[in-house]
Amino acid sequence: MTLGLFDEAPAPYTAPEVIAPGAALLRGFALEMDEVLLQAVEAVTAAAPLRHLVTPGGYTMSVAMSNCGALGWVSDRSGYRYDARDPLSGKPWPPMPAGFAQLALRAAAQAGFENFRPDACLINRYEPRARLSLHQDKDEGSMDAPIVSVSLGLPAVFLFGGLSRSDRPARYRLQHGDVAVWGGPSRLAYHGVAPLARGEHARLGAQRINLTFRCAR
Ligand code: MD6
Ligand code: FE
Repeated sequence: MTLGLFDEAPAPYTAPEVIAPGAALLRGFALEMDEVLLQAVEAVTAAAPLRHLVTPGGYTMSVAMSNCGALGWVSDRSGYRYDARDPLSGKPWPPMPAGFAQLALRAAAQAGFENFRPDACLINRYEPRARLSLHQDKDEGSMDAPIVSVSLGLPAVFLFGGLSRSDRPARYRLQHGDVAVWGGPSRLAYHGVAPLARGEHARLGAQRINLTFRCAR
């Protein structure tokens, strides 16, 4: 990672911070490979550009998305689904970079989920004011595997609630290099991202990149 002259050095990775049964934050876990990850994001999004999807309800999402891996998450007027092809190009999504799969496997294991082999990686780009309202990740074929989510760039407030939409979510500040994992009894927890605050990140400028790994099959 590169630090600007006046940036504070982040603390090195220590131990998982359990936030709910089956859910943990691994602060700084991805820091040591941030440059590898970001170069892979650049390669993937050159082939499958980030785009603002439309929800089934007709709203354009403020978060721009792309995917890599065998399956990609997409949304349009007909619904949410996983698709083996990028609807923009009609071609398969770019393959999952080796470093992505390895990071996801190691992060899941740290949180107690062994043998995590994701077949989908959703790439999200947040610009200031972009947000993701509370939702459950339930389009995957199996609920046995966890979700692994990697934060890069500007910090964001991650909202993590319970199994009911009405459970008031806790708020966690996720910074560059932090990883969140949720599975088991938290697999269907409601979660979201509060509107991104303005800012400038030394490597990424005015954006946050999030990588979300899933077993979609
Ligand atoms: C995040 N993203 O950006 C978390 N879920 O930190 C998600 O939870 C998410 O971006 C389902 C579909 C798209 C997403
Ligand atoms: Fe989600």
